[in-house]
Amino acid sequence: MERTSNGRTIRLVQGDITRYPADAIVNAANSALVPGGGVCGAIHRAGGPDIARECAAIGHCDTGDAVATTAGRLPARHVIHAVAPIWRGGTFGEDDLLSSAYRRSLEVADEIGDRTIAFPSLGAGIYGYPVERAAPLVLKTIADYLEGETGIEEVTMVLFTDEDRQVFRRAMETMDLT
Ligand code: AR6
Repeated sequence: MERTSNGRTIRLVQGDITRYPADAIVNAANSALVPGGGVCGAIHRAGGPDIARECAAIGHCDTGDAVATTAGRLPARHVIHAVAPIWRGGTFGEDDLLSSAYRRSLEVADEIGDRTIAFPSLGAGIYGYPVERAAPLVLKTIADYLEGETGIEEVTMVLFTDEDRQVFRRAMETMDLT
């Protein structure tokens, strides 16, 4: 399923992001930028040790922020490491921080000239963000960004499970995009 916003595409697919052919793929990272589990573990395993070496040289990324490295053996040009908030019930600024992690990833992609970018559902695994709450917020954040000045042509949400893809599909159906 896909929608266009300002002539640019937002697409939903189900699959493994490490195999997705985009200029940049986004990693659901931690602030220490060390390899962990979930999609982060999969990206470091598939991409090889260069990514972790570059992460170690950068050293830190605030929650809600994002940094870029090369992509090692992955088909992408870059990995953008974004740090989602740890879910603590929803009253600790989690929505703003999640939105910021997506927006900063898109800004970083623009800075390094990437035109296609793929995201996993940041924060919605080990960090516990409810995917039903994330989906409309994430799609609105992406759509708002694409309304502005950007070189990004295509944003894909690569959802790991069909269940998550359905949640995003429903959110996309009800959202107001031009
Ligand atoms: N492709 C796409 N999505 C995936 C894949 C994959 N190969 N594998 C998992 N997902 P998580 P978080 C989905 O836990 O919640 C790590 O240890 C998964 O189903 O990877 O932001 C980091 O180092 C879920 O929907 O990230 C951090 O310490 C989504 O990716 C911490 O976990 C995100 O789940 C970050 O936790």
